[in-house]
Amino acid sequence: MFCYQCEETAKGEACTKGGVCGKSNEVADLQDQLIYILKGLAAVNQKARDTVPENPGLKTRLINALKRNQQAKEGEPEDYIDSGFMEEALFSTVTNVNFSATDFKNWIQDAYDKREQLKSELQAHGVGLNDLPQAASVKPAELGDIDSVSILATENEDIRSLRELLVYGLKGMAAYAYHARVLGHKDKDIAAFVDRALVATLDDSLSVDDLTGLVLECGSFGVKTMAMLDEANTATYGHPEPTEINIGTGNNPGILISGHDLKDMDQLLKQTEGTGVDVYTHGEMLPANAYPEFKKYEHLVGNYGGSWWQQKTEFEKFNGPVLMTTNCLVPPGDSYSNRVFTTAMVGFKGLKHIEEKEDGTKDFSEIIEMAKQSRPPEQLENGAIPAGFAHNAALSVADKIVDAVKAGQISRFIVMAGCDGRQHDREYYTEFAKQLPQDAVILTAGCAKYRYNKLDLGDIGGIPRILDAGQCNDSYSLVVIAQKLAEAFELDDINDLPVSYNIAWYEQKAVLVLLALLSLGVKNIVLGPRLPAFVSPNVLNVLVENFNISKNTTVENDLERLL
Ligand code: FSO
Ligand code: SF4
Repeated sequence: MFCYQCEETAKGEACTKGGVCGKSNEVADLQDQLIYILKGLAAVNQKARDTVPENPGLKTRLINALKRNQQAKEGEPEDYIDSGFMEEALFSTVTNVNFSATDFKNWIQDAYDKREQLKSELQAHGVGLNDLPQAASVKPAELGDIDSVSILATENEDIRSLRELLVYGLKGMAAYAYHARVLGHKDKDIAAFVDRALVATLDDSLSVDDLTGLVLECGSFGVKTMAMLDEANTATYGHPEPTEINIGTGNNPGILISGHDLKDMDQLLKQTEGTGVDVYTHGEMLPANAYPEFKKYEHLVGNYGGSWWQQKTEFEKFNGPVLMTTNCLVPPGDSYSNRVFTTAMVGFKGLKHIEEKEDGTKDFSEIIEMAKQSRPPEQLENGAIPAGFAHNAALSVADKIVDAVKAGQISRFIVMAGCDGRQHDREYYTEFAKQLPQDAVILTAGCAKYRYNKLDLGDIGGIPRILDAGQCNDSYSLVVIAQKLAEAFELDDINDLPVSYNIAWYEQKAVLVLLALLSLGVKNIVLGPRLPAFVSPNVLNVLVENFNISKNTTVENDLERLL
């Protein structure tokens, strides 16, 4: 096992004997094998893409093959590559999504089956496959013996660093693309980029410069993917509205829903209506409370608890069942594991998994029945927290914001987006928020917000000092807001705005968000609480020289340099 893809990696270097996250050696190795075989599948996908334009008959043949195998769940006739599978498989390897060896063995087998089937369709059409990489011919049983499956097989540490940075960005991209896809939004260019970039990580002829270019391109596609997800979410559930979200509890039994999948949220709310069971959000599902389509349900009571890493104590106290729609799942304690349900890519041995039915719906009746037998949640706190300041809401008060800046009432915006984590030193973010001057406004998205979203920081002329745009993918909203502010102030360069970036990262979606910001030319980002272990000193130098990125230091020092 060698894994260093997240911020909590052991000793800030790598997990080599079981993951800090709870991932086993076996699962870590299976994830590496899955990524390797996906690279081979990507090479075959690319081959099909290169060949189809000269071979219209092949396109029809591939579409029919996909339809026959029902591989393209929401397939439109022009789809001839199963990009949905690629996204799901990449997403499954994101930190804290899936801990089940059985699930990874199944994904590996599926990747192999899909790859072989696509190859035989291409061959039947006379397409030569001799130039494909080894990853496109390996069998699942051989994966354990192939050196190049291991991250460490790439000896040059800068090339290794850039390859992994790219793969982690792609994992984040796949997760967001998956959420958009389940709502019927997809983009062939994004899918083609994922394949192209995966194949590039197998290409020994690519230089540090080539790979750096691809990493930045990954950021550009990240912006595109987050925009697509924003469109999918808002077109389906409306634009988030400024909302005071209740953090107390009611007297009914409840279901707690966590993760990022709004479609699961939608189905759960519909199925629980009129049952006497309330619904509460946890972690990254908090922003769902601000969507008009969800706000209309009275039994959506509010948010329970804090960010992902607090789930061990909070799930225990919730008393009712919990539905994990995505990461971050923490290996559950015995006292409540019988109440935790997983769905989609989330998996953990022994936890009940809710599968999607053929018509794309999910049946949550077992969870609802369990809730009916449960005690109401134990109250953790009371009051309300403001949320729902995604781009539509924020821009509806843009004039007010611009006036406040011009009048000197707002001196600076601090983007504090990203993730939370369990380590003690993340209290830095609470302290930083507390010590900001009264005329500074925090723009946030992602679970990083839990380090300060319950502080009473007040408002500036009616504008809350914490503007919460939503989930980590809603960092896109922060980009839109910054771009509109630049227009309002007639600035050509986004870096001339009174906006500073103090970003907390944890897993690979945050890697994509970071690359997205870099691709837009955002400079002077402060990143913490640790720099990624997978960024080599030379790659870090490139990031410093081009973007002046730096690690956070002390609250006092960072306040001084960011204000
Ligand atoms: Fe957090 Fe976990 Fe949203 Fe991540 S709950 S850490 S970046 O999965 O995805 O912000
Ligand atoms: Fe370690 Fe993070 Fe990898 Fe888990 S995901 S094994 S904590 S580096």
